Amino acid sequence: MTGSPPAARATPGLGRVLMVVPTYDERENLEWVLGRVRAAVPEVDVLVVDDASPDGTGALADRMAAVDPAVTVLHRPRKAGLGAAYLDGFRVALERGYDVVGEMDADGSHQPEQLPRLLAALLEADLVIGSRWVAGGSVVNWPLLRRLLSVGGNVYARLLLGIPVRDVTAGYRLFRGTALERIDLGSVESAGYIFQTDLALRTVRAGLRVVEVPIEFVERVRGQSKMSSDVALESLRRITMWGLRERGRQLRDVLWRSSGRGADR
Ligand SMILES: Nc1nc2c(ncn2[C@@H]2O[C@H](COP(=O)(O)OP(=O)(O)OP(=O)(O)O)[C@@H](O)[C@H]2O)c(=O)[nH]1
Ligand SMILES: [Mg+2]
Repeated sequence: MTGSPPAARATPGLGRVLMVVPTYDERENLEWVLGRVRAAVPEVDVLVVDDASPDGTGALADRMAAVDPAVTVLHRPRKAGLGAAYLDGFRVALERGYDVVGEMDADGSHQPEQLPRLLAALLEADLVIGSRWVAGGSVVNWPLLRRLLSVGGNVYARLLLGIPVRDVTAGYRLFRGTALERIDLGSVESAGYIFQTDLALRTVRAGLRVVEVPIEFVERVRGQSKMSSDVALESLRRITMWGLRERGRQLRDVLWRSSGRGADR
């Protein structure tokens, strides 16, 4: 194996960082995005997790990995969802002993040039979310309906789940490896996009520090979106289920306490 020794590839104060980049048919975007990551944060490594993309993204990633030791590729046999791809990527990252594990789309929506901002925030956090819906955050090239759906979905999730995160569906993130070890990845069942909400919820409920930093999210300019109305409906269903379960638990607690049985009075 060639490549820099681990110490030379560490980010000050954080250790070794691996960005996990899931891909499905991103041939038109991959070189562009990974090139920008390597230029913006040369000390950060990249793991591409490809689900046997029919357009040959996996083979392209292999060619990039062959000439750049900072890039590695995980091939999965079939398209099995964004969440499932991340879970596999996280497992590999932890096995390889990375201190920080990140998430980033391969379509250019998450700008590599903003990664230093997320890394700086992680010095005081366990999870950093690059957020569109905090002061200073923005979205470029989204129609009004898409904005409304994202803002509305986030308000719904925040109210129902009772967690103080403004952009719970965002996919530009950094986790400390210790945080991933705490939130029991083995029990995560969310295979699709709801994975993002699931992990944010687990992190908050584990009492870990979550910090949002504003990002400028740019709608993809090349390639096809993999989002669908099924994905959105699945998210709505899951959030409602988790939220009602939690609210039910809170209600039972209140009734228990007010009946005098829960308190030591
Ligand atoms: N490995 C893998 N990657 C996926 C899968 N679904 C989506 N992706 C990747 O996950 C990232 C986000 O997917 P997008 O299609 O851009 O979804 P999105 O950003 O929510 O939707 P748009 O805003 O329309 O682009 C991209 O890098 C996709 O290639 C999957 O099933 N497996
Ligand atoms: Mg996208």
